[in-house]
Amino acid sequence: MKKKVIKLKDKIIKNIKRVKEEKMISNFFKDNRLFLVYVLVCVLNSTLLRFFTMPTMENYLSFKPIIADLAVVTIIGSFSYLFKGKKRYAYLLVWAIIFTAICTINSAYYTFYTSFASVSMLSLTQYIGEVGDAVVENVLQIKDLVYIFPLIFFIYYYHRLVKKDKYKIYTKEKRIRKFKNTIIAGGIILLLFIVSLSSLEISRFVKQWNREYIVMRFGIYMYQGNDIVASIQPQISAMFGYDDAKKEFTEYYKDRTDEQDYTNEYTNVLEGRNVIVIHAESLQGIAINRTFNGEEVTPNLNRLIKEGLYFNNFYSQVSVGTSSDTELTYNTSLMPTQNGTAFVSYFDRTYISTPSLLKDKGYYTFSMHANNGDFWNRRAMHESLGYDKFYSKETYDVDDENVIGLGLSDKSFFAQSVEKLKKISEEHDKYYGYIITLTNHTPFSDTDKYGEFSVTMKTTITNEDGTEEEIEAPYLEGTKLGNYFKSVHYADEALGEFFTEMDEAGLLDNTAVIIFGDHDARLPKSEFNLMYNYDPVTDDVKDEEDPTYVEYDSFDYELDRKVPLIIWTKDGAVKGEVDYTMGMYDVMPTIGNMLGFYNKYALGNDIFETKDDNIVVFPNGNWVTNKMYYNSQKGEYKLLKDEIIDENYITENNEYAEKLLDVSNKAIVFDLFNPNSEEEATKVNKTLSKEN
Ligand code: GP9
Ligand code: MN
Repeated sequence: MKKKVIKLKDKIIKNIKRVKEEKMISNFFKDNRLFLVYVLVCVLNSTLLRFFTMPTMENYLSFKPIIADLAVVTIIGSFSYLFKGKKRYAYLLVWAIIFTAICTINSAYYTFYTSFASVSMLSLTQYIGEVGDAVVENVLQIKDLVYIFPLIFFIYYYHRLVKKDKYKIYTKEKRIRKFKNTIIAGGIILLLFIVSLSSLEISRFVKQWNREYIVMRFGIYMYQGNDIVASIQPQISAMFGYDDAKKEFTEYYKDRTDEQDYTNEYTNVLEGRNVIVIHAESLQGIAINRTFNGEEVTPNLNRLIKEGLYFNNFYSQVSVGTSSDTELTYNTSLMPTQNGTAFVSYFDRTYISTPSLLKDKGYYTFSMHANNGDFWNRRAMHESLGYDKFYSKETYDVDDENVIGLGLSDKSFFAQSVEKLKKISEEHDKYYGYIITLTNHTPFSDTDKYGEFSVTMKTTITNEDGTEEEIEAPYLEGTKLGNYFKSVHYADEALGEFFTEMDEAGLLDNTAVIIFGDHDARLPKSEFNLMYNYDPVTDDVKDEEDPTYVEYDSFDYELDRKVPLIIWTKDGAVKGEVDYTMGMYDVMPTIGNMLGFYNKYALGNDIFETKDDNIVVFPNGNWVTNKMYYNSQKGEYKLLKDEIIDENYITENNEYAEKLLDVSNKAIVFDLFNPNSEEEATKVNKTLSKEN
């Protein structure tokens, strides 16, 4: 009996609690109606934008951006509680309008550029014009106006609340309590979001160049906020230290002559020719002249190497900006910047570049790449680099059938580019084109689209009973490196087709073609170890005790990151193999001498002047000469020649590398190639001192 009474009591208490909780929840909703509708409207708009612009399963199922949006909207909205009466609504309305505008503008921008908008672009007046046009062209599309409806609902909802006398007026204490609770709730959501992030997501967020990736994971509001910070930061850092930077810069170049003061056997050998540059994605030196069971990985490149001038000891000098860093260094002989990437953060600086110098010589200059024009901010930066026109994705036919990996397949890209080149050659006397390939891009996993190429090892092994047997061991089949070679084989085939089509169109006759790998394939060291130390019997890496085991250390790995550089002409105007140690920044002075232009501010050298005395500096401070590879982080080195090196050699090269990196960075950050940079810096300083 007693037990029964206790049970009943428990039940009643439970029920009261439940009713209380339910009441609390419903009271919470009643008490914060307007705030909740504001949150709903803003998160809904952001989600709709993502769904409409990137209609993929991954996007539909992704919760992360919703949590991110929720955190941003809640934290910003929490401040509304600090406002009295109707001002609370006004505050929420202003933010709801801002968030809606972000969605509408990005929706229109995406239709035009297949990417998301950046405020840094708005600082370019002529760009405002472009965006303006884009908005006007798209403004009538319903999908861009969709975001306004939730906003209208928010306004309508507020008026309904007022009409029904349900718009709450809180006491001061209540307002402060509500503000505190809401901002704490927003903070907790933000914390949950942050702990869910991977290091890759964080690093991409910091770099801010892969805009679709960021919006898909961080939502449009965080993307736009980060975009504002990333756009302002370079302007702020450029405000301080102009005078010192200018002094250091002038001092560095003081002994350089304004005109080229030498000639050598390559001077002007290519003068007046059209130039086609092939920026070959991830083309690493290890693929060149490599065979699998007698089949060449790169038969076409191997042929071009024999017919042209081949630099076999050539390094790319990229930092976090990978492809774009190579584009910077190749075109300007400057190094990647120490913070951010030049293409994203410093696209509005003045550059002395190969296309701009060739333009002075009457060339029409253009670039071609079948990815989105905003990828790596190329649309803006290629213009700063002096390209008259950038043929990006919008100018190519891309459909499901001709897509491999990241986008349009190289074969289709080249075929469509040849058509454009025919037109260009009809319209222009001399032209210089920079063509960027795409298919051979990590993760090299579209193997079924690369065509047949086997990376097995056919070999003869001796069995225990002494008999010999022919086997085909899997070797690199199924490994990342194996897939990479298959991908390179495809890229080489595409290049071969390009040469055939160009030749058929007569476009190779008075042309020089420059081909280089933009950076290594970024594959792990272990894969290389397997390639060099493969045992076909065990189908594994050889034992280290094995007498044929080849030691493969981190220096060998760095040295293997070389990329090929080829300069080819149909008539064999330049020929031979060059093994001087050389970097991407040496290309501009080297081809400048051949084509008849000169840049006093190049950081690299004409390799036919420095020859064996050249040094390649990497953005992290490491460097390589023909004598040693030096790792500046660890202070360790590997000798590349049987020669004794004295301590000064390292100290001097370290100083050289540091100075070069510093001058390069300052030249870009402080816009030192801009003849008006001093005036602009003085203006900034005056404004600052006035403010103080
Ligand atoms: C993108 C392509 C690749 O358009 O150039 O860039 P990466 O990832 O190599 O820097
Ligand atoms: Mn690349």
